[in-house]
Amino acid sequence: MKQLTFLICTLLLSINSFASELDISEQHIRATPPHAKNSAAFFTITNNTNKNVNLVAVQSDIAEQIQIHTNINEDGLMKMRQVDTIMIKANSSTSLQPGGYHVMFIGLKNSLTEGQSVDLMLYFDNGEQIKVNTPVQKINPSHKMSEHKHH
Ligand SMILES: [Cu+2]
Repeated sequence: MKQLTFLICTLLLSINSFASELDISEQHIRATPPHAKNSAAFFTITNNTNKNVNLVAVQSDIAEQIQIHTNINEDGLMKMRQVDTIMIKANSSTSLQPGGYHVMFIGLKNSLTEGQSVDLMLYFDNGEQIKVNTPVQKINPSHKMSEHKHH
């Protein structure tokens, strides 16, 4: 009986170690008017590990270029800046949201219509790659995201 208990414990432990290290939730990408060239995607990344993890790249075939951006306040103006990575601290979550971090799509091949969804591949510096099916949603551009310029 003791041996069986030991076995069960070992089994539970090994199942636990298969729990996903990173979880993506609340993912969505902004619907665009016809012929729009840019869009942005947002999601929350939860890091279930004891180490900081960085999002280092996003890949998809919907746009010519995909960058990781943040918004910074420069002399009272919100401006977008490209960043190399977004850190998700150990055992915590980081949210990409309008007015902050976002994934920027530049040179959209097609407009994005509500009801569609697109596959995004997220790459992390711990070697994890996560494919995220991301629904297209209308996001009110309260701060005129669509007018952001890229250099
Ligand atoms: Cu941007």
